Amino acid sequence: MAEYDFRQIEKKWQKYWKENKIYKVEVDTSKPKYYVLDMFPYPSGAGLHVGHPLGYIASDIVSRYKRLKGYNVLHPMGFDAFGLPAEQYAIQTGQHPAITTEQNISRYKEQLDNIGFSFDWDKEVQTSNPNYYKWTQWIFLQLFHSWYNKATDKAEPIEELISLFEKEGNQNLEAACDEDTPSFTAEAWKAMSEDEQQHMLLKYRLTYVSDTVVNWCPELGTVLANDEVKDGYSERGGFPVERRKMRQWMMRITAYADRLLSGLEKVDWSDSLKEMQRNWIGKSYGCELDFKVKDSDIVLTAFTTRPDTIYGVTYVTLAPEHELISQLTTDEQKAEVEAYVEVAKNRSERDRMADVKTVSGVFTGSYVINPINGEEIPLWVADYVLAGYGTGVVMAVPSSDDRDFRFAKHFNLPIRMVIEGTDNMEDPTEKKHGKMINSDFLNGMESTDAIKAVNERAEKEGVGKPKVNYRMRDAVFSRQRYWGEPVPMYFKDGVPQPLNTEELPLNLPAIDEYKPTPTGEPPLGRATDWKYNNQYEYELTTMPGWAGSSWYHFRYMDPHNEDEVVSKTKQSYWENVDLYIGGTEHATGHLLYSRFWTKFLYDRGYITVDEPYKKLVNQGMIQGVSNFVYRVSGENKYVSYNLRKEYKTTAMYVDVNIVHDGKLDIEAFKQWRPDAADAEFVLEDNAYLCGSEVEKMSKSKFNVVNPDDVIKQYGADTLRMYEMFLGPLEQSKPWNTNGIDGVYKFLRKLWRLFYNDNGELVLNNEKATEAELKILHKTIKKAQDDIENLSFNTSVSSFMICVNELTSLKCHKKEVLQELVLILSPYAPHIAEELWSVLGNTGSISQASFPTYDEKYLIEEAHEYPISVNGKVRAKMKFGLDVPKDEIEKEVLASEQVQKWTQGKAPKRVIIVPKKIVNIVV
Ligand code: ANZ
Repeated sequence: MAEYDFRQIEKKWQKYWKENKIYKVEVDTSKPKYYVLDMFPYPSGAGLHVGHPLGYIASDIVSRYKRLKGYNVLHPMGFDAFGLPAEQYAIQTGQHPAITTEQNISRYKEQLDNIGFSFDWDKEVQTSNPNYYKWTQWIFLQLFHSWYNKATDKAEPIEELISLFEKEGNQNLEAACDEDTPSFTAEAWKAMSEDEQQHMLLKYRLTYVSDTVVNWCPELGTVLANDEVKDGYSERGGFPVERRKMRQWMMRITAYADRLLSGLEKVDWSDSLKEMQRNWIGKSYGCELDFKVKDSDIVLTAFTTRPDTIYGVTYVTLAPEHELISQLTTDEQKAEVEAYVEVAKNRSERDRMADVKTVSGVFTGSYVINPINGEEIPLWVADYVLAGYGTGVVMAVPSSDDRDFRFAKHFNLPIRMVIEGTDNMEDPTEKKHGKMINSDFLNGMESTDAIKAVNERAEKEGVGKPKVNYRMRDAVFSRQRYWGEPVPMYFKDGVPQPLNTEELPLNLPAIDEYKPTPTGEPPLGRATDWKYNNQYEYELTTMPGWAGSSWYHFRYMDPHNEDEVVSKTKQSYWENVDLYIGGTEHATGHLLYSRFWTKFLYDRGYITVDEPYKKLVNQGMIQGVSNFVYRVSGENKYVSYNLRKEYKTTAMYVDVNIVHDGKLDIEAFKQWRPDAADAEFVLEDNAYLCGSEVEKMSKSKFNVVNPDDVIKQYGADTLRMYEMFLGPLEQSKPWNTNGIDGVYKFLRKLWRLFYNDNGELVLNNEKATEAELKILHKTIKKAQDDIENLSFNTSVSSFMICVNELTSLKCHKKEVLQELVLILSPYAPHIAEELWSVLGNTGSISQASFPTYDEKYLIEEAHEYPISVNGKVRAKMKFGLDVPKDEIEKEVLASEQVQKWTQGKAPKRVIIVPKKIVNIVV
């Protein structure tokens, strides 16, 4: 082959890999294992763009490298196939989402295969496949059949809880349960009806139904997440959103809050990612203090992290949703309070928290009594207090808390300093800690000691107790949607009943339209003849997108197992994921839920690890480079970029695929925009130059680059190397094709080490010289270190240097090239396979071993010194590391190059920094 014909080579080897199942992997206890996972894609209709494979290429390089290093590598791929876009499309077209999903998946697979990934496709999973979601439903049932025992700090079977109830009620129990769980004796338990017992157990189960306040949008017929609601209206469509109580399935993730925190210590994730999870979980230590309502038996409990500020409390506030508001409101205040509550309740929590400008609230007319100093203070309602956090009651300290301060200023409530140095009345909250003042028995103490003192006193007097709070809430698990896993439950007299394992999967039924029913039931309400035993109504909501992705990392180990979620033997061999690569958008959703389910499956003995992903890396985003043309307003005329200021123009996007090196392909443009067919083009230097801007890659900006097109032009190996060459993996960077030619040329140059211009093989069996071995071994070490550090971009440049140097040495030696091809194979696997066989090897290169480097070739014996004269580098000279300084000085000064700059004058000073530089001052 005269030229590097990537089309033929890539097709050939992709076929070979597929037919011979080269990347198929099984448990092999004679080898160490390595599990490399990508966050699996949602197969959208648009297909892959060049940004998507960035992480996949990196993980493929690691997988291929680890195989060469003797590891048994699990590197699977699959599809997160349930989800909204397919359902929206179904609503518009009537097409079953399964059909679009299947089409999209086959397109994705084709695109992935074109890039030459070493996936074991026999391990593929698709979350929407009944063989898969059977096990998602099975995990749901295990959660339903479990409770969290805080004494043993793990999930246990619900039967054990029942036998505890029978023996001693729940009085000595430490369990994760609903806040409102009453305490009962064994006798009381036995006296409960079956229904009552079931309702009691729901307060403990790890998945349970509950009436929760949600954002309900009647127009869209669904519940919206907080971030989909803006000022009481849906972000999409702008329809009114109500806060409504609805029956939802919930996941008791809060039971795992502490372990989700402590587990972070064990994993190799970035600090910023860990911090995001810690903030999300939001553990805070504080105490609960009881404020008795004046002239009433009601006691309001406030959660505070700052009991030391108790003498600074000048009012107490309730969340607008607080149940006792109407009872606590006096007749005079009734109308005002009711009006306020009505408005405040419909603002989402996120809006309420984010909004620091508007201060709103209302006085109830009642007073409460400070449990420590007995003072009477007014009771207010304010929407900055959230119903779902702490107790929904805040003891307000305007001198120490910003929100309380703004509120007090606005409503003219007193502000009392309790920390020394907080005498700036404009903003006393500036100083948060220090010596206590105006606080009776606390005066003079440091606030940290005061916290302890108030806690102790409150506990002794029975008006408070220490309390740990979490910001994280139990997760809503129900979606009023069609294209998701059915929840394997049915209802008998209002009591939820689980299906038996043998009855799984509960298949998604066919329906006529993918919309809610006219009465507002979820789409599954449309299914006809869909009842448990033809009698009982199934749960009509489906599972959220995160259900299937919370455990897929285990299913890959054993995707065809019909009897178990994953076989014990296989799982204990593969353990968990050694390297997980994916986007940052999953920092708190997917990555918390999958940790939660992993810990749960571990507790119940189905798996042997309690963290899913040992090391995690977030790849950066590849941004698009959009191009613009400039149309003269009101005319069919386009002006080139640098002339645009001379006219009144509008910038318009142009498809980046018809712009080359910044120049517009005018003919292609006329076809792309038929209305420009007769347009006039004002050129500069005979070309139409386009403007450009770096933006998110998206269809609407016409800046999407399809990997298929790049592969057609340059080949997959060039695409792979180029994506790595763009910059460090974790950084975001624009897709800029300017450098792609360089990578392509590099591969052709590599080819030239094997074939001459006439297509003749020029390999020989000569022994490698010292110089050649030095280049080779330096590159082996670099390639190895770089992959271990996930620094792929730097390796690409060292391969380039290596090939350049071997070219100038005219090295065509098998001994050298054999090893070069091996270290290059993780990056450019197709050309590497081809050259590997040209070198006379049989089988796939992926079955060979990564070469080892010899330290002796890495020792530097000489250093090339830059020689600077009066601060400017004027020459370079090489000296052995053992040459003494005075000798270097003599030779440097005598050299012709230096003489030219010193003009024979004796230098004022010569400074020699060993192994660095020679400085001459004349
Ligand atoms: C008095 C106080 C003084 C407070 C002070 C803070 C600073 P973290 O740390 O996030 O847990 N709080 C309690 N329940 C609340 C609710 N439902 N909605 C809004 N705010 C609430 O925050 C705990 C602090 O947030 C608590 O401590 C309480 O105000 C407030 F200088 O009590 B603090």
